[in-house]
Amino acid sequence: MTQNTVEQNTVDKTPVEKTPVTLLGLGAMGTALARAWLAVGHPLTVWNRTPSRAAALVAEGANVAASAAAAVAANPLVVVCLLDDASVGEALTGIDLTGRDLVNLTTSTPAQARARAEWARAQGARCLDGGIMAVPPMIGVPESGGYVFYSGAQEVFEQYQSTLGVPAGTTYVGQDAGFAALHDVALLSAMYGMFAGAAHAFALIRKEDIDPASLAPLLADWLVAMAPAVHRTADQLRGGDYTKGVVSNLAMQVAGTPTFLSTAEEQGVSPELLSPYFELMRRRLAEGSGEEDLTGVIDLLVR
Ligand code: FVH
Repeated sequence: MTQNTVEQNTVDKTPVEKTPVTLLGLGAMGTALARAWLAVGHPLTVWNRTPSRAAALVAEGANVAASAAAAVAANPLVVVCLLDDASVGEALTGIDLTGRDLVNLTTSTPAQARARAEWARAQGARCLDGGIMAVPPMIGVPESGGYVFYSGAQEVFEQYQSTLGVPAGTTYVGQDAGFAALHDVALLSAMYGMFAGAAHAFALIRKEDIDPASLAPLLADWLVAMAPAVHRTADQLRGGDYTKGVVSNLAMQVAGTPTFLSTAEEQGVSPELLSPYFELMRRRLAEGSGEEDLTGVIDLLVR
């Protein structure tokens, strides 16, 4: 068996060749991706704008290309993981992409992802966009639960799914090239809302004789207990009835907001993270929706 082959775990013992991968970008995430492919024997060609970042990977078996163009020319499958869409443009402009399968894992807006896929198609490439739902230590660790949203060319996803599944799980969300980015940003936006709420909670106890480490598990458990409420929200959005299955109605929740704001004031904490959400709740209530859930706030956000 050669370095780049592996025995199948089936009756057929024919060695299976690993798909060669080109990877542009060796930041924290790119390096983690590179190591995951190298660890299971995929031939890997890497390029990074700052060449020194490739040095450690050479010892692990990576081929280093002298230029982005040489890296792209090396393999049909080209994975890009750069800082942002502008850096992808800078790295790829002027490079022949004919016959390449571009998998862009750079975080983008949906519009950027669609435009980049269109641009790549015009250069002769097939294009798949990805949004990574993992941080670098989760890459190559299946039990971490990390995965990547993919959207765009379905045939590219199907052709390379096993290779793309090496660093993290794969979830295909449709042919619209912008959908992976949209799912990515939607989940990350919800994450920031959660971080904002947790920041407010820690601020409330900051000046008291309460150990943050004693609050943390209570907070984590409470957030986990409340998280399934998103299923009720989705159900209400689909059916259009925001009173369906209501547990704590909007009128009751708005009535409680002065308690939260006064507590913040008593504790010397700015309400700036909570106030905008409370304001939306009050606006919805003013429309006469007191028996509803909080779902109506979503309609106030959508312009
Ligand atoms: N790291 C994380 O936690 C998150 C997890 C979720 C997904 N993101 C996205 O992944 C993309 C890459 O992130 P990263 O962590 O690798 O980022 P950095 O470590 O900052 O590395 C950036 C790489 O981009 C290269 N680069 C920057 N500008 C240019 C340019 N104009 N032309 C060519 N390359 C460029 C940079 O090269 P260098 O500075 O070493 O020369 C790095 O390779 C990103 O979209 C995250 O949002 C990560």
